[in-house]
Amino acid sequence: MTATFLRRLSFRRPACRVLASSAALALTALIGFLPATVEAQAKQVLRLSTPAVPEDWHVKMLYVFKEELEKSAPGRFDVQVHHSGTLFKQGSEAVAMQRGNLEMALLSMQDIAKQMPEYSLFTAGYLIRDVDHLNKVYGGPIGQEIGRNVDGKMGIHLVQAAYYGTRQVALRTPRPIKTPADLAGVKLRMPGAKEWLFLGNALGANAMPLPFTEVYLALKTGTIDGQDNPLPTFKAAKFNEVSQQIVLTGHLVDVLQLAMASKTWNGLAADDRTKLQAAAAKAARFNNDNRLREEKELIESFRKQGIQVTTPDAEAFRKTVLAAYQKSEMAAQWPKGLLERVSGVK
Ligand code: KDO
Repeated sequence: MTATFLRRLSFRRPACRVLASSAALALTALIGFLPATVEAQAKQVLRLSTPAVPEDWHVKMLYVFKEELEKSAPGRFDVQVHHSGTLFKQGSEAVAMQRGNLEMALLSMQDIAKQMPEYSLFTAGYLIRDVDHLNKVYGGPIGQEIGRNVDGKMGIHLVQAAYYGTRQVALRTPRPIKTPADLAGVKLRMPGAKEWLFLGNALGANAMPLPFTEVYLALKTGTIDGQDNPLPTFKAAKFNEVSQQIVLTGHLVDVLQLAMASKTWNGLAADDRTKLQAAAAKAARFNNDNRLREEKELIESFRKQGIQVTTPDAEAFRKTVLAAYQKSEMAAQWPKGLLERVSGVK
């Protein structure tokens, strides 16, 4: 085709010949340049934002995702991990994706409930029983239904659910804590959304909103009396340096959703989506296995460090927290029958 085009340009007059050879040069340069341009354009940038510290499993998992994707779809994606809340602050990631300023994030169900109050059900303490229940709920028909609805209402595609761990209360100075009444007056830091604050207050404490990135200093200076997080995160964020007690309340078996802006997801080729999904599943397995292993090991390890690990009256916490949710305004918005369906997952 190029040859035909050049033949058509072969005029007899010298001026025309100069013109023809310049055109040939320009065309050759363009052809030489094309493959690189096409490749550069085709590489999909995936910026990922999280407030978590790099030592935590759910940040390490993002690098597993990146590596796996590079293996299965070489040169197709440019995964950029932004940890420690340096790109977007905690809680603002969903809106950043919706505005087209971010491709991916790890969302909590609280982030989703902010825009879909019917899903505040999934922020309720003592709803999910254990990691097996969590995997079955988010990995089964209920999870698929959540995915479809979040896509439809928020324009966010939930790629993969991952276990974040079981949240425990931890305090900077020890106190005897058996029931929610013993947490009265305790300034318990929670992430800054009303669904989180509700949980902190339901536990009996005085919930105080604070971004994750500010918790260490607040514990050190005594601005707060405690915070709640799973043990692996407690370790990764070095909260053990500024806390003397862990109370094994186990009040929230927590999930994180690896999410992508639907616009980005819908723009991917089917084959790339399959590879991305597989890479995400592998990354989540890596996270889940390590978290579960560490959750078992850490109790003893913290005790050896001189941190008091105490067991409260779990039933008293469970009853008080569930009662608070049942009579809350949130519960009035839960889709009929969903609570029973979630509890009924075996
Ligand atoms: C937190 O702020 O306590 C929290 O655990 C809430 C989670 O949803 C998640 O945002 C997490 O922080 C961060 O990923 C930091 O580990």
